[in-house]
Amino acid sequence: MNHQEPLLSPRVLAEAIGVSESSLKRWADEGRVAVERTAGGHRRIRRTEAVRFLREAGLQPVRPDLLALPGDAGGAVRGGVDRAAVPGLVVAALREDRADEARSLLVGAYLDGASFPWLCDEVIRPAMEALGTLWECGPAGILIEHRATETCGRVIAELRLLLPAAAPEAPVAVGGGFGGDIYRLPSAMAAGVLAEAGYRVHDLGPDTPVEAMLAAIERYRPALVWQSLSVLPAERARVREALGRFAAAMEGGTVVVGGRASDAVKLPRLPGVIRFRTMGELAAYTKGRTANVE
Ligand code: B12
Repeated sequence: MNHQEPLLSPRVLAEAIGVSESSLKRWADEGRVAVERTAGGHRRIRRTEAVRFLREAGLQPVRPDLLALPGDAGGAVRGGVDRAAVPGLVVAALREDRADEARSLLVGAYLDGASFPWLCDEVIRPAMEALGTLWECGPAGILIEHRATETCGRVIAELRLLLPAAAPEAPVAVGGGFGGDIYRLPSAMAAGVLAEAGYRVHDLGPDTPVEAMLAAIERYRPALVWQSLSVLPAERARVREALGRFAAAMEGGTVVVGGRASDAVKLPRLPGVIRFRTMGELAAYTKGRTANVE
């Protein structure tokens, strides 16, 4: 939940969008923008609500700097976002270690209306793939790979701050990377997709032991558990067995498995254990399962 998120006055949001304050107040009265009232009765708009409204209305802010966005997302939007060029620009920025530019491009594209799963599947994943052989070139290549992972991880965290918070009674999703799997981006992405869909999300991160996942299932009573598999344990059957244990512990929820290595795993034949290959597929599955998504 974004308890600390910035609140914008109608005047500031109107100036950011480039419309009059009275237009903005009218949109608020029509229910197009949700407003809250301060103790003194003044209207305030959450940043997540402002972002949702901009994306939905297809509005390009003229003063994005007023929206208190992460990075210099404003810079990217102000210049206009050419969606088709984003993947190429991001990979170039990551390859040349221009982290701020990569962040601006990704957050800017989101503000412009690009979907979070698209950014994961069609921008970050291919960018990381393109950098995937640099480690063979020695320390400088390994440096770029580490920096790119750090930058993308940061962007995913920043984008999550722009997603609406889940309702207190929303279903819970819990997940992580399988024990022994060090890759951190896929699980963070799944957490973002599920948060955007309205789940209350607990990402246990990479390399989460099976017993810790079971403890999380007992503690949080999730409706959905995700597991990301980028590398397989020496004994593949361990994965299958663990997935069966998760499904049994959940008593009726869904266990979603994905990741580069997941195709090599034979899933237990249990209802509710499913495999998806992309964040887009995961997002499609969540449609209609929480209050956030029509
Ligand atoms: C970043 C990276 C690292 C980082 C990891 C940092 C970290 N903590 O995350 C570091 C530098 C540590 C690293 C180390 C190594 N790496 Co590495 N690494 C990569 C790289 C470049 C990107 C991985 C990544 O994050 N991709 C972005 C994610 C989001 O993409 P994704 O995993 O494909 O996930 C997508 C889908 O699969 C799906 N998905 C994934 N999980 C889930 C879950 C659910 C529920 C759903 C629905 C969907 C889903 O959605 C995602 C978005 O589309 C890849 C290149 C590549 N081709 O991916 C190599 C790569 C994986 N690494 C490789 C190698 C060889 C290694 C090392 C052995 C190298 C070495 N000698 O040091 C070590 C071993 C590490 C280990 N212990 O396993 C090889 C693996 C080859 C193979 N066939 O197994 C690759 C393919 C590079 C290459 N081309 O050679 N690596």
